[in-house]
Amino acid sequence: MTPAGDPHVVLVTDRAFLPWCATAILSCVETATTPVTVHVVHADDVTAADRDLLRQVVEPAGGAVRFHVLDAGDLEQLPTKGAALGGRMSWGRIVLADVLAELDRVVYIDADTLVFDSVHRVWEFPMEGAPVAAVVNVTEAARRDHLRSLGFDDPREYFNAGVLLLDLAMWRAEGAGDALADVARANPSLSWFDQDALNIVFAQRWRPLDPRWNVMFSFWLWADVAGELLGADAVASATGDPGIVHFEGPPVCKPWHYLCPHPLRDTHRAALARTPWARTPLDDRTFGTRLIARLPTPWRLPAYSRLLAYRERLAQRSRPASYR
Ligand SMILES: [Mn+2]
Repeated sequence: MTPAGDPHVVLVTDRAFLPWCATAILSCVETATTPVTVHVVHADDVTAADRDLLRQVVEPAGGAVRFHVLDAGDLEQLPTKGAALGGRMSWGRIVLADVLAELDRVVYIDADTLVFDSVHRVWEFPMEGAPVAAVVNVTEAARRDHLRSLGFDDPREYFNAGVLLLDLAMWRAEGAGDALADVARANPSLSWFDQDALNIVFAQRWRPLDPRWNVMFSFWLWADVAGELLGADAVASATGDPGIVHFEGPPVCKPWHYLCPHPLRDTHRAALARTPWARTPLDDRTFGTRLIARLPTPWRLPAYSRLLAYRERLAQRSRPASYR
């Protein structure tokens, strides 16, 4: 059964992630061929002026926007990813059934995405009684022990949580929000945080979306692994005609990082340039990274890893001995 009406999309952000959130939203509303309602679930550091700027992104492009403040107390006890990756914000996914109490279905997209095709095609995907639809995560061989430790022997059983279609009515009926919070508190060192928790709670109960709805950087970086898990033809057609591109991975994989090597980095930057956050400077554009940018492409990321390790040693040396 497909839902009645026009699509509802939700993103979760704090003030630091607003430029990227606004870029994802702009791309989503502009590519939609049906009117979209965008729900922005935000931390309490987002101001009324910020919300006005987001309205200026959505409304001229033909969408509607609704804001929902996230109660920081709900997330306080959960582990953080660190400031550069949005802190605790991604845990906002686990409270969506409560925050969006008026909705029975929603398309969730990360703030580190760029939309290329009308989101109503995801919204209308037949869930056939599943609480979640998502794309298989491209897990490289070195991380498969982690999946096995969670009970996933086949990496195709583990989804990426950057783009999700959620049956919120079912989440409420089964108390999924509480189950997710319980898993998080019982396993405080889950290495992939809420994505692990979502996979544990919805194990064997999610439906696979076409990979073009969550085209991860790993489709390019590890094309052989992606092909093994998703099929080489599906990966090739996803990168050739993406629905939603997801800039997953460490900070250097984000298009707002000075050294980002992603093939669609400039497309993202061009979209950002059409938002009120156009003047946001790139991350880590420093003397050291400008030197690295002049190296041949294959040398850049290894050189950047060494720069990060060097900075870490400096930081440790400058800390008082008692903090080491
Ligand atoms: Mn992401």
